Amino acid sequence: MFTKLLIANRGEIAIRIIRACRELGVRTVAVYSDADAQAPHVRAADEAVNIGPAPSTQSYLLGERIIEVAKRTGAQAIHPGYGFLSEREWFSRAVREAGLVFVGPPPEAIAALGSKTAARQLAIAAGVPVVPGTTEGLRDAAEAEAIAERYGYPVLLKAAAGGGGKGMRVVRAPSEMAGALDAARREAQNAFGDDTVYVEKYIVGPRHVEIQVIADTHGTVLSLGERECSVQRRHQKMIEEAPSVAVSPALRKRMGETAVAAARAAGYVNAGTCEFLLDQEGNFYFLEMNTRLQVEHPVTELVTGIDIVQWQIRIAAGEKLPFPADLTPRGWAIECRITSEDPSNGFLPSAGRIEYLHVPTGPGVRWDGGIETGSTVGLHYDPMLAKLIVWAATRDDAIARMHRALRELTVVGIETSREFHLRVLEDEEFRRGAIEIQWLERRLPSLVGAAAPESQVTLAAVAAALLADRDRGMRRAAPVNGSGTQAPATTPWELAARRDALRP
Ligand code: MV4
Repeated sequence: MFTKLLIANRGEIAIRIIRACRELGVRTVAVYSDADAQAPHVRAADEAVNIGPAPSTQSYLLGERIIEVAKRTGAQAIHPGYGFLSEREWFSRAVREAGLVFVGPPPEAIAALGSKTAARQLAIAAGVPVVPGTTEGLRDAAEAEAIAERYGYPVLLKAAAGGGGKGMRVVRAPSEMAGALDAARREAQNAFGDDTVYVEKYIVGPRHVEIQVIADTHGTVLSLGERECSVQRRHQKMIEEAPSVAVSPALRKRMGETAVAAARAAGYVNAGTCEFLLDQEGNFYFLEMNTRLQVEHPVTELVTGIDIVQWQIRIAAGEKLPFPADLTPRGWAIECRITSEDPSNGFLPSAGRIEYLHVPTGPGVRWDGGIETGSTVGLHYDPMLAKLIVWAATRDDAIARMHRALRELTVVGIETSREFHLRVLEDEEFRRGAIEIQWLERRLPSLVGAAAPESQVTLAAVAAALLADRDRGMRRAAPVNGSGTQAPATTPWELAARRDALRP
């Protein structure tokens, strides 16, 4: 095992990786920008090195500088987390060429899966089902129309270099083709410097289901099962769960074997994720493979009992995976991404000082966070501050537990997605599991429009409750799946937050 590892990231994921290192007895080196000098991840590590000004192009994206820091501090390995340098082929290669170990896939695997058309060709060759469509770039609108005629409308134009939905256009009739192709090309050129666009049959109303895979350097490639990630907005996931209500044991086995075949074909090593669309008939189609640790990895950890981050490091150190090929998920896990965004204001990013933070605890609750009371939240980095993750025996129990935990969560000083998550968990369609990739955007107006039950409490009632609460212990709260008892409008934690917010 390594004696020292450098974490080329910040925030909650840097802390998550430091925790894994501690448990493995590996010393840690954090890197930080000027904006993060006081950040919790800096104090959580054994040592920390400043790598430059706040903009990530002058700090967290400076691969060569980070490699120099690793060499200087005696770290033998670099974990990139997610985002930043995590999926850069050149960085994986530069780390290797510096005589260090990249905790992630080899550059060859990143390259094989980086371009969408290349990944599609690789998948097809490996017998992995992909959405019907082409694998080569389009010449012109006439060619696109001829292909669309074969598959039937609607079709989807996609950028070959794409990701995050950029350069994507739905085409519902031949008359729309020329304009859509122009728009997709322009967007792809701007975003990726490559205007190659291809066609796929447009799948209507699918779920986004992904399979976590993990591969060692000894030829073992395993599926750790699926995550349901359909609750997203503008390609930003908000809530993820494991398992998925739409995946039976038989489908899990088939999707798992498919993901393993794709990973093998790419020569994959370490943790990775195969993204699929799952249509209303139960057909699944490979979209792409993410060659990094994902934000939502904790839900898989909670239903499999496997510490994915520890195993990433063990694999990088040459260890062999000891798990059986047929893991059955146990219970249900849900994750809510706590972001510094104002859902009632179009998810406008919110910045400022966190005046007070109370983190939920109790049975089955996990908090993967990168903030504390006194933290300043700026606009330089991703708005995700923390992840609240719960585990329970059933989906209904997990929803009730997450609702309870969110009510304990108190963040004073900035706007967060907390209220939004509470409303989603109370939503009847969500509770039935009737979700697909367009569900959230369709449902959003009614979710953020309705006043939260607790904000209907008038200030006078809050004041009265505060007075009445002073001499009383904790009051009993009804569960969200309400069995007759009326839930009180507020919990003691919520009242405490109001008390703080009202203080001058
Ligand atoms: C699709 C699709 C429907 N049909 N492909 C969006 C980003 C990229 N990863 C692939 N995406 C999609 N590809 C076909 N043929 C719908 C989407 C899509 C989507 C996929 C996963 C998660 C969220 C999404 C939101 C909108 C569209």
